[in-house]
Amino acid sequence: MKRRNFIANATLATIGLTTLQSCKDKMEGVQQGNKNKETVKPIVISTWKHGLEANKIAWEELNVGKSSLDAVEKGVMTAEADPKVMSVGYGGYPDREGKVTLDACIMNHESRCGSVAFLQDIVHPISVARKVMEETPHIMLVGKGAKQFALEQGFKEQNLLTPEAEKAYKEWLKKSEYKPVINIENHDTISMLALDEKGNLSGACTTSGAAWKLHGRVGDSPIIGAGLFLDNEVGGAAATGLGEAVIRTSGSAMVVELMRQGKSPYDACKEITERIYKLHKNQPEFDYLQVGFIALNKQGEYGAYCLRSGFNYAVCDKVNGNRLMDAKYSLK
Ligand code: SD4
Repeated sequence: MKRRNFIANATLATIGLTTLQSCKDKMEGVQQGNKNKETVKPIVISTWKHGLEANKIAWEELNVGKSSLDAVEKGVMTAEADPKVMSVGYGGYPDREGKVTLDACIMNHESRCGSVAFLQDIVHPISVARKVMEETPHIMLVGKGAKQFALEQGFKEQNLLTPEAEKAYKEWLKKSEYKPVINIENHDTISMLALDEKGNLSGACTTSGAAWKLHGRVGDSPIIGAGLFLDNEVGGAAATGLGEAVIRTSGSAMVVELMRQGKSPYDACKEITERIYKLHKNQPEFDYLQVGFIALNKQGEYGAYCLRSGFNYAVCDKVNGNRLMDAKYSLK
């Protein structure tokens, strides 16, 4: 399967396909992800290369029978604390005013969820989101209120703007142009989905959002149904990419609904990506539009798809270990 995927990708790259339709034709019959006769569990899947490290930590939880909720929280915390990951937590690129503002959400197998948006100065927004879920009657806290809540819960205040991110910001200020570089400046969100030994799903999504965004902008990542959604009877899905496009389509919720109707995780991700393409192909943001979805169903089948090449994701299970996969795409 891996080799077939590689050949399919290489072929597409070589012949330089530019339209969705021609790509669709080439891709016919090529599937990405797995199809299981028996449920594969535990299993964890997450976005981008930093997902490998995150999966490793999540796997340590899953492998000793801990819950998928513990696994996804601990897993994505690695990216939040890593200064080299420029679109999540500490080290994330700031907004136009030089402020690092964070969005995150978490969801468990009982459809309980928690979320924080426009949170500043706290390294682990995912853990604050979990506290919102477990300690409050609400789902979402934003801005000052979210920070106040975090401090009350014992989280420590910390400056998240690293010297590297500050340097990049100063460079950006020279032109002050908002046209994010695809797969680099705006698409490193870590989203993670896990199925534990008991067959329960959880998901987490955390980001510093689009680099150079307007102060106060919130993306899809903290929005249940957009950046993340799951239904323990069906499966889960999560997104990375231009949040505005994912919100417009309720991206992750739609992927889950398509799986409920019988689509594979791969097919469901592909259909919603194509819907996003159709809705945006004549819009001004199309030039820098990238979206990617990952999905995992109750049988432990997974899949992913993205609009433009360059999105990869990490999967870890008992049989095949922890590996990085290139997602199929519609446009070169
Ligand atoms: C957002 N979906 O805020 C996020 C962007 C992303 O790393 O993927 N950032 O729109």
